[in-house]
Amino acid sequence: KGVEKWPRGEEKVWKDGLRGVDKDIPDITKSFVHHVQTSLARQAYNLDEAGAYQAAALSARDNLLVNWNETQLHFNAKPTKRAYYLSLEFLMGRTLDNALLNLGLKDKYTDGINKLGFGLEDLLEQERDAALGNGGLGRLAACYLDSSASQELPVWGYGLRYQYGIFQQLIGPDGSQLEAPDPWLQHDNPWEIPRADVTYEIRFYGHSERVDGMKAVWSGGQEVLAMAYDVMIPGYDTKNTNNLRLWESKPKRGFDLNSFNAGDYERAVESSNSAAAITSVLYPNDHTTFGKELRLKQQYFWTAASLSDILRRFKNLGKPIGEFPEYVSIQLNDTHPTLAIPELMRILVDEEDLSWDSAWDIVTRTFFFTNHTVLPEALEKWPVTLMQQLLPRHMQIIFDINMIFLQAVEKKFPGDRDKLARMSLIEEGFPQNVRMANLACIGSRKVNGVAELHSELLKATIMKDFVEFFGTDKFFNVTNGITPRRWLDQCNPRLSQLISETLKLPKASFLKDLSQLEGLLKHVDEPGLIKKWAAVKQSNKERLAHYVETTTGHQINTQAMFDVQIKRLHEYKRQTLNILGVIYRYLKIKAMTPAERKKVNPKVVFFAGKAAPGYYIAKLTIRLIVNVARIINVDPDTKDLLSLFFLPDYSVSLAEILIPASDISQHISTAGTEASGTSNMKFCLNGGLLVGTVDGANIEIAEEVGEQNVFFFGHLTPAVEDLRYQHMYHPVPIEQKCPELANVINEVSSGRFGDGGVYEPLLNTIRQNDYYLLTEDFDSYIKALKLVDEAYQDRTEWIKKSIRTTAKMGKFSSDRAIQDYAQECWNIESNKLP
Ligand code: 7GP
Repeated sequence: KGVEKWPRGEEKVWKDGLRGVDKDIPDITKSFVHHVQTSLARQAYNLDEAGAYQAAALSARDNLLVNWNETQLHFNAKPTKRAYYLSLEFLMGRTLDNALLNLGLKDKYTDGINKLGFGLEDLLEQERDAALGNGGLGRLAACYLDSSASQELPVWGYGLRYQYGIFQQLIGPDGSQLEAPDPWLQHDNPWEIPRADVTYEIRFYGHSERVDGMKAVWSGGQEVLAMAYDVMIPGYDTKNTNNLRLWESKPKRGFDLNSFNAGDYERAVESSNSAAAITSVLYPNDHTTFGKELRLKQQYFWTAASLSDILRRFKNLGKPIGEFPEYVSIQLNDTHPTLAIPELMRILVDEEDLSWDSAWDIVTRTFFFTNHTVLPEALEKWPVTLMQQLLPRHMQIIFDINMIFLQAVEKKFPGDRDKLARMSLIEEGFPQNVRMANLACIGSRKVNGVAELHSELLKATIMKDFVEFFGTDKFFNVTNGITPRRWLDQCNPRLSQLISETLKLPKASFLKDLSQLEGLLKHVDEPGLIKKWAAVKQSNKERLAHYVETTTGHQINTQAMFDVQIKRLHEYKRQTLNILGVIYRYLKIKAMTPAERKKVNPKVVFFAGKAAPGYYIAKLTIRLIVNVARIINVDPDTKDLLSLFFLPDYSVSLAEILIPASDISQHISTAGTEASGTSNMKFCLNGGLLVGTVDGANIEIAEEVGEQNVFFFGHLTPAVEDLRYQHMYHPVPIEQKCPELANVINEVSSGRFGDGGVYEPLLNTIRQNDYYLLTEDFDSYIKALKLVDEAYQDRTEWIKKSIRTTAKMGKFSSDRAIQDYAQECWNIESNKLP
């Protein structure tokens, strides 16, 4: 009759036992105390802030779980198409604050926790960031999960549960970056549910034997277990709560009893150690690949476990396997999960007995591929020999895919050997390599870049041959987005409140439809708003100043302009341009008369960001920044007008303090190198202005807010290639090309900021072929900064620019981006819990 029978026992008894979501303060305090008593085995007498955080987190988690459970039941009730976001990185940051805001319970928790003698804000500070990512790609994945849940879309994330997240960054006595591990799971993690019952066996090595035609049997080798941990992803202002499933590797057998009995204890635990190693650590490289076996193991382990899980869920629907793409879409976050393509082929051909062609048809309707960079050093390649050894069956499948594909290319473009060589999945040479981007492209239904310019560049460069082969329809753009819940309401509650008062709308209204911020435009000229807007910025600057004072002991002039560049250290992002610009400014001020100095706009420059541990030049840049700061921050001639901070150990939580406090931020990559950037969007949403190159999403931001509100400088993308050619073949000495910069470089080199010799390798990258074109852009960069100073003198006009900028950020909500994916790729629909 369409009514399911109650599965077991007495329905009423079950239902009476169920807990709902806490609604009132007494529910909250009760659940807090209950967790103190039973989960933590403590009492009011011996509860410190760390314990109180745990109790608050456990109580919030109970609420999330109620919704999580209902969501899963709801989506399982009828066959629904689902999308899966496969990402090797999820840079989640802290959870408690976000959970309370999304549940709509923050105010009640604040009051309840007060009654128990603690302050919620203090407890929030107790939480450690979940930092399972390097930078932009990982944080984007986290924003996308928030938006999927908030829009009630059936989307799950799949990733790895690394024992160690991104390393902790310390600054050594000589100013260099030092790395320490990030044992983030040392204390109990209340935000995950171990699922000992959800495990899969994953095979490595062994051999593959063809049976008939395209089919084969893969056996032998080593088997490890993948165990699931579920992380709740609450939507904002909805009960819908999605799931992020992270896999942990475990030995299939605890240890080898035979070796143990033979007295070889070391051998007995060897395989269990090697299994556990797979998910031990996040690779800290951003935009580079090293071809390490353990990394390939991570990739296969994760894609194989995720696919098994997805397939099991699909099979529960009782539909024929041919309908798989009608119920499943899988987004590949860059090439890291590309092995999912040959893995699904293997399952369909070898285990499900499908013909090669039907299997390939299913595969190419299931996957979608997002590229996040055009930098050549980031294009993943794996040595064929390594792949053959670790994944013999997958290597066969890749060869077969390649053979069939190249036949089709040959048919379409007869005799074009160069094209075949470029499009092949195998790069010839010693060693031969598998090109993961080519595989991801041909195995996916669609391919996208992450901002307009980047998507165009993709089509014109690394995907050019593929565009000619497949046609342009397969290639499209989804400009990145950010979640306004974390990046406005959570990190800048005062601004969120002011916007709500100004628009006369509840926060939930614009936090769910960010285009409503446009309503601010009507109020730009109101003196009342201008004053309040300035006051919010000021209080955020004071919050940052307080952080700096408590962590470094330095006092900051909060009346000064705050200028911020926070992102991974990379030559293409040109932190070096920024620090050389700071030195230029310092030297200028030094040379001024006291009267001239009176006219200078005081400025505090902030840097933060990690360098990959093996990236020598990037680490030298950090060292230079730190040592320049040590000189100029104590120089009595300049210190009131210019100070400089490198804040160590950049994280999501630190970004939440820095971004709302910025007057201006720097997004100054060489044109055509930054695929999108997402912090640029965060700064603008919080009313900070940009100085930047015509690159990535800067361009679309300027389109929205108007070029008069962005400080652009530098050469444009089409010029870059020619300039590099000039540098290579017709070099002009730096003294001639850019005397101001030459002077700055000489000051560094002559030891003004400590041993100049140390920085020679860094300075030589500029003196020699200057691949990132600092000598080409330095002069226009300095001019742009001058315009920034001038604009800042008229504070009222500046605040108006700030309001206009915030007002026009609607496009950059990750809700919009997720809708683009849901419609262009996944073909899934919202499904709200009653
Ligand atoms: C980054 C891009 O560099 C950045 O421009 C973009 O905003 C972000 O992805 C999100 O799309 N790329 C990475 O973080 C990365 O690791 C190599 O790319 C695969």
